[in-house]
Amino acid sequence: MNPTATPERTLVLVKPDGVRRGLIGEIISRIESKGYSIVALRLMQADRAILEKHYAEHAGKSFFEPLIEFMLSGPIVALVVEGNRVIEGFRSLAGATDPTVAAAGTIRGNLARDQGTQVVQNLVHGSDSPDSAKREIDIFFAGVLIERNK
Ligand code: IDP
Ligand code: MG
Repeated sequence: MNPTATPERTLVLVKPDGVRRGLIGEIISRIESKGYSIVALRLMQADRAILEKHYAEHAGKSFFEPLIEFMLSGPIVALVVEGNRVIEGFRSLAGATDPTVAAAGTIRGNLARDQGTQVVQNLVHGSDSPDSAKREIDIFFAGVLIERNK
């Protein structure tokens, strides 16, 4: 098999705004309709320790504490999604970070908007590189996800 066809995995989070607004199904539906596979899924209340680890790259930024508070404000859904080029592909489905300018047709472009809050509430998280994906999957699914046999 062509090595470029090796499926990747990414970590997706439905953030508390997505769960509150009843959009878990809509978001999962877009992932599945695109043809990606869900290989793990967990509805959970995150704690501060897990979120500070997950968002470590943003520590010290002005929106860091509001981001942690927002992510603590209700349950989230964590998913591991698999498919060829899924890291890039899910970020395309999600759209730009700022929902006001996220392209129409994307999750953020269609379903989110500026709420006037200190932190941008944009429904979903998706890993941005293979290294981040591995790190983030380990944070949310340590010990529960069976390694692919490759
Ligand atoms: P991403 O989620 O599109 O990868 P990141 O830059 O990794 O965006 O930021 C993580 C999250 O922090 C964003 O999804 C958003 O909720 C929030 N955020 C990012 N930049 C800003 C900002 O400039 N102001 C307020 N919130 C922000
Ligand atoms: Mg990011």
